[in-house]
Amino acid sequence: MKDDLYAHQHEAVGAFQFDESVVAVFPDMIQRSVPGYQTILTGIGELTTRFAQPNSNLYDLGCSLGAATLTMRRKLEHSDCKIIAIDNSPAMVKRAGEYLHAYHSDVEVDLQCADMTDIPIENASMVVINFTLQFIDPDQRQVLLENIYQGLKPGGILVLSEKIHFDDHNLQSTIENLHWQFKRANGYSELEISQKRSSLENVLISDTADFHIQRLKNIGFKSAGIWFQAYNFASFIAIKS
Ligand code: GEK
Repeated sequence: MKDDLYAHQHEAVGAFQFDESVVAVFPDMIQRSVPGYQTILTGIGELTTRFAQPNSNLYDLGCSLGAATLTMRRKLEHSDCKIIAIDNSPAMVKRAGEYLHAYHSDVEVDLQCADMTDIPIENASMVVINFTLQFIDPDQRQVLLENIYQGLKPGGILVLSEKIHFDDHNLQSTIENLHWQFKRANGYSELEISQKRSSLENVLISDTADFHIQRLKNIGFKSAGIWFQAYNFASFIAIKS
């Protein structure tokens, strides 16, 4: 279904929520709003083949409809691995369950409606957080990432994709405008762009790329950097040695 949630003037634009109305249009919304989304999913698949270790867990934190889980499941070469997919929106989890059951696989998927800051990370060879850390309270991010580091096996990988911002004002405004142009080219109107922006204010809180990388290194990841960037959307990998 086409995303037209903000196509009409809202009297007051409320804070963005991952409810049934968003679930219904989510695949269209994310494709038309996040540059590089599909390429990142393809990369997550390739990284799964390379980094998944036999008899380990793979996590998809903030899984929405399970796009990354489906990619990981397809590209896994060890059927004794388990994928643990977490989202705290009941509407998302219900629909994700339907998608995951639509295809057969020998790989077990444990889909849970839970807050990703509450769940234990254990015996992990791969953790994916694809555009979700940005919705977590900034004060909780460090502890969550530390928890992930502890739960990763040596040689394990974290894939973290985020909207980012730039401290340099000229860079920020130029690159933000490129993103709005991307949305226009994908059929969003000025009204849709501006109402969506208001709805995400104080809900999506971005960090800079340097901040992300430094935090990952401080936590203990020796290798941490960007593997993909399109405008103000970046994906980082961090490998535990
Ligand atoms: C994809 N990864 O398609 N705990 C668990 N889930 C949460 C939390 C939380 N504390 N906060 C938000 N979410 C997906 C896309 S979307 C990104 C991820 C976007 C969930 C929320 O319910 C939503 O499903 C997801 O994080 C973010 O690869 O919409 O920009």
